[in-house]
Amino acid sequence: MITLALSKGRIFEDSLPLLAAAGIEVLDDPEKSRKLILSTSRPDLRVVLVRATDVPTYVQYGGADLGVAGKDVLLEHGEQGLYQPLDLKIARCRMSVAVREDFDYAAAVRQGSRIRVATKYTQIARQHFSDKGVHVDLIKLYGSMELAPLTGLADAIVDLVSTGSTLKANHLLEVERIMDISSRLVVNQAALKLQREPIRALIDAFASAVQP
Ligand code: PRT
Ligand code: MG
Repeated sequence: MITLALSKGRIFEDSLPLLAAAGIEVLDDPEKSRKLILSTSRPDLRVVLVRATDVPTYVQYGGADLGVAGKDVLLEHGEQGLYQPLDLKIARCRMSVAVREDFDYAAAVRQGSRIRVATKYTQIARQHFSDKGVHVDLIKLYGSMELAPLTGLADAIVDLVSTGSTLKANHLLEVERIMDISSRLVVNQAALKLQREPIRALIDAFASAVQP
């Protein structure tokens, strides 16, 4: 049995066409059922539904043989021990720095001020500001980063942006793009050795279905 870890929502939705191209249909709809283990049209392949941030953990420790996870999640989790054979180019967005419309970010950087940055992505943010030589105090949050600059908790946030409408609705400005983000196929190293042929075949099928 091969176990594929997916998270509900955009990663599950965007993975369906890739699975379909590999001739695989998921037999349950996670929005309608409460099942966490879903059967597929292939008797030797099942899908497990986990939190997006738990996908690397499942794959690393063999709770799943493969998984789909955002580059953001992989960078925060740490990529050691995870084989990443494919950029699936789904769930695309970017990691950016945003500030309140009335905060002069460029001036703060120029003057070498300490900037208070709220984020869920502390590893990515730490690396980014250290590369730029900008002094920051990082404040770890678990949700709704957009609120932090509005309440005075922070000067800036580091968050994912896709359409930009969340920033706009909260009067925040995107002042720096840190990196483009998309979801990757991750594979457990031991599974790749033990089930080499079926896993290789799956990777190849996904690879030929990736949209440029
Ligand atoms: O939602 P939950 O707390 O269960 O977990 P999660 O947020 O980790 O999962 P999910 O499904 O929301 O995101 C899974 C992956 O999708 C992320 O790890 C990213 O790689 C990718 N992705 C792509 C995004 C977005 N686009 C995105 N827009 N993840 C989050 N967002 C959020 C963003 O954080 C911000 O709050 O959407 C808001 C901005 O969207 P726009 O369109 O208004 O700019
Ligand atoms: Mg989310």
